[in-house]
Amino acid sequence: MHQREFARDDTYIKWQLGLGFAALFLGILMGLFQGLDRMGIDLYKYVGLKSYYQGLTIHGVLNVLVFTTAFNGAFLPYVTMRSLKRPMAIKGGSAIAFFLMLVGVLLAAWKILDNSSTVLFTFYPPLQGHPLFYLGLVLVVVSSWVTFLNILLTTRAWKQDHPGEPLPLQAFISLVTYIMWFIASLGVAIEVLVLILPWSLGIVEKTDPQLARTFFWLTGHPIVYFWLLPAYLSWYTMLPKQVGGKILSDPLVRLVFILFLLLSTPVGFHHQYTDPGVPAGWKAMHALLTFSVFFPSMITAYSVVASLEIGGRKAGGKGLFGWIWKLPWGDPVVTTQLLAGLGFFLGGVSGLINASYNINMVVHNTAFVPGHFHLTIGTAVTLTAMGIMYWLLPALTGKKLWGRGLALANAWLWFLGVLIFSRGQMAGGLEGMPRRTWMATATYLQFMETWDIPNKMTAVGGALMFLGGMAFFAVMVGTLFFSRERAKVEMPTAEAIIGPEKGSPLFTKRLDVWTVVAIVLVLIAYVPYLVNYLGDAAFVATGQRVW
Ligand code: HAS
Ligand code: CU
Repeated sequence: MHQREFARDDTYIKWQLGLGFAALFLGILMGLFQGLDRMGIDLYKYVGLKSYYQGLTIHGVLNVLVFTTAFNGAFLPYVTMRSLKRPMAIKGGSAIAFFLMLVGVLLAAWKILDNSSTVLFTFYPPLQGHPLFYLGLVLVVVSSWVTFLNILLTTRAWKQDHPGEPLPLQAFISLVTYIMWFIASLGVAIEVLVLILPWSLGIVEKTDPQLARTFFWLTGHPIVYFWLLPAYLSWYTMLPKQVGGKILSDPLVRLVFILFLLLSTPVGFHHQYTDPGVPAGWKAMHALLTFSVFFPSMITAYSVVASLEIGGRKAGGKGLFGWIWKLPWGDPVVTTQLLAGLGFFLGGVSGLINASYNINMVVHNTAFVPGHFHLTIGTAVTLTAMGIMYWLLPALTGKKLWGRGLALANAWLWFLGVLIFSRGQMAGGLEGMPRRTWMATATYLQFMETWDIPNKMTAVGGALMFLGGMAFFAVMVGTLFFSRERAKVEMPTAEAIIGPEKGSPLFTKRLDVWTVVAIVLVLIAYVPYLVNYLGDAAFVATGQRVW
């Protein structure tokens, strides 16, 4: 259906996926190095890297900034086109998005590799990177804006042809995800364009790290939902089809995504509970909103598991849990996502621990936090993206998936690996083990007996995840180059028990209203604070290069 019309966009969708997964490959390799560092094994020097911190910058930037943005910029346009049965509205849009991303990634990678921008993925001042590093990241964000505009115009054109009808669910989710991201990304855009670039270019000499951090986290929290929502798109609207179940309620799914649009952004201070420049009242307000943004994920757990149960019971599952074993565990597309979801339960629990204002004092800046986010971005999102590729690559190339056994090994090794890895990191964190610290060179390490087992678990778990990742890449390469059989695969779209016609128009059709409410909420959550803060902002920090 419409294959011809889609070909123009599909070409660049494929390239963008290629770019994203190439980034993930290098990022995962650095992950192995970091894990082994915990056992005192230093591999950095063998590949020409100056330090653990340079490796960690590669790991963070490539995995969570490049891979995620490139994957979303390919997957969501793919979904939008199929959902609306029309190509993207801007003719060269997919190409422009790809080339912006490519140039941006090359610039940033160049400046990381020459060790002039070892500033980690958060690039907090006073750490200072090369201007081209920041410019590269700007281009990656601009690429995501082009994709946003393209999705917006495509859905608008569809609406003009279908007056009064609600957008098909998958296109609706793609659009909401990008609206949320566009609003959220303005924080980091201001940070980089107004504060950091002029400072790294030497136009201004000093900057205010606290102010930069606030703009960073204005984007830095919602970005995690920009990573997550495409996985939710798959869990809600594709996975039910893949297990023979149904979506519980279409309007409920829309409500969940509208809640993410509203609540993802005004919560950034939960990353700054320990920052001295933010008054306690503001932190408490963001803490409360963080607990609110927990809810749409709770609804998701309920709805998605219900969809799975419908599938499992149809396949003959009996009793309270019997349906679980009847799910198609032999299908790597399904197994990756089930295990990603199971990991995410623990990711959610640990998120709530982080979010609790007082308990955060125990875990902040410790290894507990990487324990948390390898279950969320590192597993819920990444393992789901891998599962999506197990049908998307055949759909894009017409080649049957190669190496099903390897694909299943990918899912299980990754899942087992992350359970061990995250447990290790969390246990170490609770014993005060810092995150972002070059363990192999820490002279005090020998005295920290309680970190011994956690460090070994981190190394072993990380190595298992790495092996799982390599199994994934083997399947990708195998499918591209060795698959001989043809396959005709289409985008999965599950049916809903309760359709969109049952939802109130406010929730199914009035995204404009919710976008305005979302913007107002962000303004309330930040503007009074910023106005107050700017009165005694401290532009005192000169740039530092410490590694
Ligand atoms: Fe987080 C720090 C709070 C979710 C990522 N987080 C981070 C950092 C990252 C990150 C990268 O409040 C570190 C940043 C840095 O470098 O400093 N996080 C939360 C909360 C949630 C949360 C409350 N985080 C995420 C997601 C991420 C992510 C999602 C990436 C994608 N996080 C924090 C806080 C910090 C933090 C503090 C700062 C810590 C500090 O001090 O620095 C919530 O959104 C979580 C909600 C999740 C749930 C789980 C629902 C379960 C579902 C599973 C369904 C099951 C299925 C399978 C489908 C309520 C939906 C069933 C299978 C069968 C077989 C039955
Ligand atoms: Cu957050």
